[in-house]
Amino acid sequence: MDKLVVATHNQGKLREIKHFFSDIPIEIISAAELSESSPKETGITYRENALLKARYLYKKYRIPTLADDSGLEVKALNGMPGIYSARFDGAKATYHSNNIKLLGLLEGKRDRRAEFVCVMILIADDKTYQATGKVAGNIACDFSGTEGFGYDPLFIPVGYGRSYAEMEYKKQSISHRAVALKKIKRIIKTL
Ligand code: ITT
Repeated sequence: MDKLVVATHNQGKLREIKHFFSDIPIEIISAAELSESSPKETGITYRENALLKARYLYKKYRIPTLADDSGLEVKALNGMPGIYSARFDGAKATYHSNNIKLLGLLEGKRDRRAEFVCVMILIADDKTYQATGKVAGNIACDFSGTEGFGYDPLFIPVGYGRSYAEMEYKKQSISHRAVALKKIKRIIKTL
């Protein structure tokens, strides 16, 4: 396989995916480079939404396509925001407003456990492959770090005394996305 369409408009995800494949000879083409919009994420699971995103571009271009649907599941919020992580604070949500909303909902709470989940769908040669990555952690009481995107400044993975946003390249090897990407890379190498 020498080309891979990555069905995302999220620059943070795209940067991480490109970096992950930088050691193999594969051309990464993003949805933005194809001037494509994204389909409505009407699914109620990560898998359904990742399938919607991957199928939308695969049907059009017939080039192997990878989609990522991911989210942050907070225990004390019964798993919210989960698949609604991108627009947790509403239609006009920004990363910052989502983080502020999360901090507000957890104010005074001792249980700050959370899990980051990433479900990736790869479609190649009309076959569909799935890989999941999960990382357990805790939601910090305040922002720290400037790297990454989304909830990175608040998420402290178990076993690390710092947030994803303070990790620079370390996030690229231990994150929920990295776990899923390692599985996808193994599949890609066989195609
Ligand atoms: P695409 O659908 O175009 O890929 P999106 O941002 O809408 O981009 P999702 O629907 O999968 O993607 O939403 C995932 C949200 O979860 C994302 O916007 C972030 O707020 C959060 N998220 C996912 N992975 C993250 C990570 O590694 N670090 C921080 N936040 C993350």
